[in-house]
Amino acid sequence: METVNLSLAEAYQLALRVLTHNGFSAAHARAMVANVCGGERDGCASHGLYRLLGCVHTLRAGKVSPDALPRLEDKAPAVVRADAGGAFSLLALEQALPLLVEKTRRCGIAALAINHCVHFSALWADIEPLTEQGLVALACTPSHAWVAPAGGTRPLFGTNPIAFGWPRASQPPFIFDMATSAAARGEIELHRRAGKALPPGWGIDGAGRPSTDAAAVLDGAMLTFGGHKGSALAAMVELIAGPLIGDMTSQESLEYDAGAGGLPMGGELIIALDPWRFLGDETAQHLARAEALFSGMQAQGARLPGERRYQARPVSEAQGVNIPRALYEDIVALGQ
Ligand code: NDP
Ligand code: PYC
Repeated sequence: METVNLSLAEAYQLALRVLTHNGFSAAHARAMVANVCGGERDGCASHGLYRLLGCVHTLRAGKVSPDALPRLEDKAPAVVRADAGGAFSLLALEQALPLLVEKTRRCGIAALAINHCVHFSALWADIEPLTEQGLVALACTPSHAWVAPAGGTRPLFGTNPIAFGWPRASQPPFIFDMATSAAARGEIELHRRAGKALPPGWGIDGAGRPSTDAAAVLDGAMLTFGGHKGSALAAMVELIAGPLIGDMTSQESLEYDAGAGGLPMGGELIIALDPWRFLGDETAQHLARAEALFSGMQAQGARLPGERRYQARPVSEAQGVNIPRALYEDIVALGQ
């Protein structure tokens, strides 16, 4: 596949031009560009520059506010709520993080509910600022009803990612970030764009038959990872980042979309924990035991989740990123 090489600065300027040209406010555009360029830099193609297509489509379909300002609400000693006002989640997150950190330091555990947001991004980026402050973090969000529950054949759950982060003293954090579907929908869309077959087990067609055809799976249903186990986790995400925080399930999000093809609307739940509040003076001693666990994994040849991203980061910083020419041309066209 023919590719185009962009330095990170060029990628940033291209993305900024596209978003501001289409009417996103400066504050939203800046938060979104940082996110998609961070995804591309870390080798997350499904949540990198490709997302610009979905962001602009969602705006043109009237399904996201380009400029709503987030409203923060101090709900309880350990709960903060950020109402994104129908805009993308990232500005609300950015503005709510300091209060979440303050509450976590005070209470040992605190939660942030981002409500009434459109969500398009990878969750590791949402929790990395927390691990950078020495906190443990968990994040999840529903999406659109694209995924069949284990034992069913019709879409009900979202791709419902869960990210978990653990801070490490002199190394990048331990962060896993995974859809509860066998793969993110963005991955399947990229397979369709590239004309590539899917690995078996990712989805079924409209008649409920296993399929490796990306278009057929996008029209049919995606499958959860790990059968009933991924299905249970997907249901948990629906509950704790839906009804628990007063926001939409994936089914409701898809109904709200009404065929517009916009990105999912709903909420995100982020929980942060402060090891020091649990462990006090014994914090360093117990965090060292976590390091022994990571070493034990690596000693067997296993790689840590997140490792691939942290290895890709300096390479992209030095050499730029390569994106398919067709994607580059689609993005450039959005800015004209
Ligand atoms: P992957 O299946 O590619 O990866 C999931 C996790 O497993 C990552 O942390 C990855 O680390 C790790 N991993 C992958 N391979 C290995 C391995 N061999 N050994 C150890 N760890 C490994 O991601 P998904 O397709 O499930 O999700 C991709 C992205 O899509 C996520 O960032 C997610 O947040 C995003 N997403 C967002 C949604 C939204 O609604 N906003 C919905 C669904 C997904 P590494 O990154 O280092 O490879
Ligand atoms: O890839 O499943 C996905 C996704 C949904 C919303 C953002 N990304």
